[in-house]
Amino acid sequence: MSDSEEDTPERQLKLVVLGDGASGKTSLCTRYTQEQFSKPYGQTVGLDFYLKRICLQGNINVALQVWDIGGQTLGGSMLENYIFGAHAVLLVYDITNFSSFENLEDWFKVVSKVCGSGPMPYMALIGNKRDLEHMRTVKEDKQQKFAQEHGMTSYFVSAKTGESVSFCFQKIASDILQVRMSKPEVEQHQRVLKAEVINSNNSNSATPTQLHRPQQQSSLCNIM
Ligand SMILES: Nc1nc2c(ncn2[C@@H]2O[C@H](COP(=O)(O)OP(=O)(O)O)[C@@H](O)[C@H]2O)c(=O)[nH]1
Ligand SMILES: [Mg+2]
Repeated sequence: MSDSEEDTPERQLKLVVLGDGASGKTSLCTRYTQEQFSKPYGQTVGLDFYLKRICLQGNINVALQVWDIGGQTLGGSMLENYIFGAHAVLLVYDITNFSSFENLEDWFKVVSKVCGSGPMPYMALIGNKRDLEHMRTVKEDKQQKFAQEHGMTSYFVSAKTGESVSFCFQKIASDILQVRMSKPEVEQHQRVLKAEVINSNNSNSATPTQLHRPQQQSSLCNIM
């Protein structure tokens, strides 16, 4: 009998999502953990906390704790506590809003400050709202340059359509745990996303639902 999923101890990863208000952090988190996108913009107050269980190649079970931090807390006294102990930080900006890109430097500095002389967490740069390509104000190579200069991996996503969202989180978890993503796995994540696009446009369900994929579960609570 092969190893069952229960035999593999679950790894916990803390992912902290930072960036300017309205760049799409909450949308990204809800798209990933609840497979939904709701349009009305409500400013995140304090912190939202999401949990999603995934399974990586080699039957590695991972609980992703996703911390969605209110953009208004740059300089806030709690911010450094939230970042502390993060395995990864996702710096999110809006590709149609140049100042959200310019402010990445400040967000990066906050993380550096928390880490002091210790190691930095895995740093991912996320250009969100890719569905608004026609309104883009930050060129792709600007993002790539910033990522390179700051030792970050770089992703372009759309929380609205779901493009590359699942792939991005799966890749981050795989990189941290040094697990390779297989080609079929990459393709599977991209296929699921395409299906989500169709569903999200037609869906009028506003309530968070349980995920359908058996190895994945999510939940949300709010911490002020
Ligand atoms: N077109 C588009 N709009 C988005 C996307 N992500 C978020 N938004 C919208 O941008 C606004 C701010 O999103 P929100 O997730 O609340 O941003 P946060 O303040 O960073 O958490 C909302 O009106 C969202 O509907 C995206 O990928 N594409
Ligand atoms: Mg928010």
